[in-house]
Amino acid sequence: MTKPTPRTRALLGLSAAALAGLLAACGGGNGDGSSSTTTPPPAQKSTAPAGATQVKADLTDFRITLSQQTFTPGTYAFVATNTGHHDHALEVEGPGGENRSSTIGPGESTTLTVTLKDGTYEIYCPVDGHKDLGMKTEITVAGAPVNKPDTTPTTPSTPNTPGNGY
Ligand SMILES: [Cu+2]
Repeated sequence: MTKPTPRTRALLGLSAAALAGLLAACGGGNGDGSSSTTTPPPAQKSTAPAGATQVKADLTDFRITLSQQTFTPGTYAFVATNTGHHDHALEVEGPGGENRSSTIGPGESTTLTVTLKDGTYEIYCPVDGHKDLGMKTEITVAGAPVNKPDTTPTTPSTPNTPGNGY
């Protein structure tokens, strides 16, 4: 027995009809025909992925100042701003490897997203000899993972409702 083809045919016919219908629908409402045809990708230039904690890194001549020094494991978006007069960049080096931002000129800023694990990281400017000039700092990553959806304070086991006296 050979496979019967009518089924496939029917399917093809169906999809063709559906296509035609779609096309017709598209052609019919030509008020703004371009609305449904192409969905432009969402702006991918957003600074950080969802869930990343933003950390400010001020790069000046020749010093790096972070908005925080202690971290818990998680994903961080280091927003580096060059407030100096030289080109600078940000490099994060530690247990997870190293990540380097692009080099930015005075007044510019860039974002470096890094996933930090437990340990000690060195953060420095990899441009020329800036690291030795003082553009380095260390951070410590430890503790429970960050990015918890809610930070519920310690739940008391005994309700403090009035009228519950004993
Ligand atoms: Cu530098």
